[in-house]
Amino acid sequence: MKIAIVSDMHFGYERFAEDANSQAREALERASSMADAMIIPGDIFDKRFPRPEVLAQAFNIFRDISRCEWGAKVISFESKSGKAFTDVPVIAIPGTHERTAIGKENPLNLLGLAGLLVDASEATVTIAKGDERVSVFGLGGLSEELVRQKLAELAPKPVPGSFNIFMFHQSIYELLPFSDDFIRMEELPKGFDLYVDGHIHHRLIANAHGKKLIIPGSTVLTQLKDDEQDKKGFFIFDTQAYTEEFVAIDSRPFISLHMKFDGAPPSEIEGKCESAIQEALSSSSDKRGRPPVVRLVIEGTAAKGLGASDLLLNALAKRYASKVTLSIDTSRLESPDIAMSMEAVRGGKAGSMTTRELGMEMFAKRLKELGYGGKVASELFAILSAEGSKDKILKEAEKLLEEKE
Ligand SMILES: [Mn+2]
Repeated sequence: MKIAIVSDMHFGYERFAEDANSQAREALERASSMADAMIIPGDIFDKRFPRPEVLAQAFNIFRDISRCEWGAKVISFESKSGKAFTDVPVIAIPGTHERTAIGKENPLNLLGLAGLLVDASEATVTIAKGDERVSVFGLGGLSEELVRQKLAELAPKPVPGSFNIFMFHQSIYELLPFSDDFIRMEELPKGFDLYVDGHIHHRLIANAHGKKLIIPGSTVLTQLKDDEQDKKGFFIFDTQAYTEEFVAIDSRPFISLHMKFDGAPPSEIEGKCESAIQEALSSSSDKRGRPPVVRLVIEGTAAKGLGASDLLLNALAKRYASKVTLSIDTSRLESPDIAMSMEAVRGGKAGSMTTRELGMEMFAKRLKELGYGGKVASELFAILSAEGSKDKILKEAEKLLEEKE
């Protein structure tokens, strides 16, 4: 059987609402024309209470694909609470974005109630094509602390005689080692032939209990992370050959660039950013003529006038607004003047002067060179000599300098 795996469409995602809709349509329509069945591991919608026009976008597409000629059909549904209202082999679970506190009802479940797909939350759905059986156990997205408890309670088991898929929507520690709360691969239920996970927005193929774990990634750009630069799309998995094929859709081009500076004046930062934008524009193309999304991460140190860099970059973003969707991150850019002076004050070795006097003198001299008056020096000195984290102190110091500029 050929199973399409499409995930995280995020209908109603505000930043790129039209992309979310058109790219979901392309993925769902193409996937339905290529596969016998389709599984969707969560986050069809971006919000738990989508606006009616967003619900309409999804309902229109799912109505269309539910009328396709599918190679397989649903032959059994086992669950303590849910029900299947169609035999159309489009099987989905709610993701973390759709989860509601009020019982089972959520926007994904509405598509199930309308008979446009089968909501497989905490259910085993079996589909058939000829003699072949595929069973999908679904576990909707849960907060991390509930996953283990839920898995222990449900104890999902493979169905004898079927090709068994465990479909879920969680972060996995081995793939995203950011929190100890994330479940480990070994905690996934054993005995399934294939594991399919949503939630993670870039595509990945890993291994769980010696079997494939497939993450198709989202169909729309959301997090602007470096690993979202690949084309978006979906997988077609062949249960007989145990192989998967990635099918790219026409997703909007995204380019993420990291630029490092060492004591650069604002004009240099602006100039290099502008060249980078022009290069990104000339190297990217979109069939639908949409401007690419370009993210510039600016790191390192700027010469005096950090505020001036921000102003120039804002102007740059405005100039290119019609050609590119720009996201500029300057949070990793530092001003060396502040950092150096701070080291002098906090770690300086005293000669005939006390550390405080020495620091103060160096500091006032340096600030004067940079065009700040003596009053700023004493105020800034007070901020820099206070107890607290380096980050917090630097922020306060920057704020003061911006006010006095
Ligand atoms: Mn998602």
